[in-house]
Amino acid sequence: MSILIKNGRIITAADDYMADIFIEHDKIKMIGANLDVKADKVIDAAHKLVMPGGIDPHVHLDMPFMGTSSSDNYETGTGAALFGGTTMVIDFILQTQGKSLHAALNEWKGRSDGNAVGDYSFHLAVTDFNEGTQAEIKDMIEVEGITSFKTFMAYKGALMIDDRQMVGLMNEVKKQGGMVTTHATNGDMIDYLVAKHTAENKTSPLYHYLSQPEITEAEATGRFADMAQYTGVPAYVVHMTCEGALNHIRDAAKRNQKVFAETCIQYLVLDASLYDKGFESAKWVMSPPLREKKDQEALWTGINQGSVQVVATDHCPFMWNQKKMGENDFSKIPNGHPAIEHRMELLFSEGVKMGRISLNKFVELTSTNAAKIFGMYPQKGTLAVGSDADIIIFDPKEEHTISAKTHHMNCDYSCYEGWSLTGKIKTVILRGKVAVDQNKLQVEKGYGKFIRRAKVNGII
Ligand code: DUC
Ligand code: ZN
Ligand code: ZN
Repeated sequence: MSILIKNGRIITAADDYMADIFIEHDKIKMIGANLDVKADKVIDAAHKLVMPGGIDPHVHLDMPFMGTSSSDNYETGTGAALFGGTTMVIDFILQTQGKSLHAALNEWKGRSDGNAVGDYSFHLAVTDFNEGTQAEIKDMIEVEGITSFKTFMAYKGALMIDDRQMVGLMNEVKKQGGMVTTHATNGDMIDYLVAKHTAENKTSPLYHYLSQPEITEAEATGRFADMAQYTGVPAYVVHMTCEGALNHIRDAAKRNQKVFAETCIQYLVLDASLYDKGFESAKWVMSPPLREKKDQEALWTGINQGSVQVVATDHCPFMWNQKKMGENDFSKIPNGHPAIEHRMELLFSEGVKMGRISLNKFVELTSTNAAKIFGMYPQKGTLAVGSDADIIIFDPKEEHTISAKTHHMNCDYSCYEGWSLTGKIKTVILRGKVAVDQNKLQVEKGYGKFIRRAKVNGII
């Protein structure tokens, strides 16, 4: 199978030029002006942008969590991602405390194998670091191609590890050539605030927000960065939301540390005023919570200063009935929101169209940096000869409206209902196959492939 994409404006993290792209089998074979080659299929991309397929390195599919499971499985989640131009996701395996990392990997393979439509990889969340777990790290990196290890500094009593475990894990991961990532919020402080609000009979979603003030995130981010400096491990902070945390990342950069920061689309475009809607606010109950306008400004600035390298989603959808588990107790509302499908169009509309970021920065944030940071570049994350043919064809002018009635995520509401966006994904190619076109999914369950990742050293 070969495809020729003609007349498109090619945008990568570095370039912006007019050219054709010739794809043979699953790879990009040629890029050049007016290519004179025969192809099985020709796509006219005149007046469109041609960009690398998106990589969302923070999603939770079919994940058992807070007494229920996230409502998108590998099929619906990676399918919805494709509709939104994201050709690859990195999902999180959660170790069960008291069990091995291999047991967790097998459990996740049981749910993902043969079910994904789009490509995927895993981060491995270490929730119980001990001698046994330590001995498994090398295997995960060298045999399984899983090179990033997630930690939780919050979710006390469930997923959280203490600083002793964190330092031990960092030393081992550094030795074996991997990266440590973290959910950076102070679990003890949050635990105290949740108990305090509950005792005062303050049960609405607003108190989810008030139980995780900015300081809980800033403190943990600084502590994590300090431990990473001490151990020398390449480090990555997931879903950073606020100015206080960003300032700790800046301090780490000043001392030449390899600490990367990811924010998520919701923290750039939504704010904490959404917690004023009574129980409806449960739609936006996620951790960390939405923040203030000043934090949005700080994050956009951090992006343009290069302190924030990735925009992900933390896609973790729950049906409204699942959210209702916390109707009388905010601490029982499953944390997370549906976003995997809208990350790229939202960032284009609110970022590029509004003049906040450049087109090249858009590609960096949605694809290239994740590929580099997590050991997949240049197989993924760019448009270059020899790279996987993961390509989106994007109409920068088309206007459309987000709605739960038309989205493809398995969730019965949208956190962006009625939002009007400019810019629409038209065609998505994944490893040389048209995956989405004419608003239809063209690949089947099982087409999505597990992508092994290389060792990482924190240099991109
Ligand atoms: N935060 C969420 O909102 N959902 C999943 C896990 C997390 O850390
Ligand atoms: Zn998290
Ligand atoms: Zn998450």
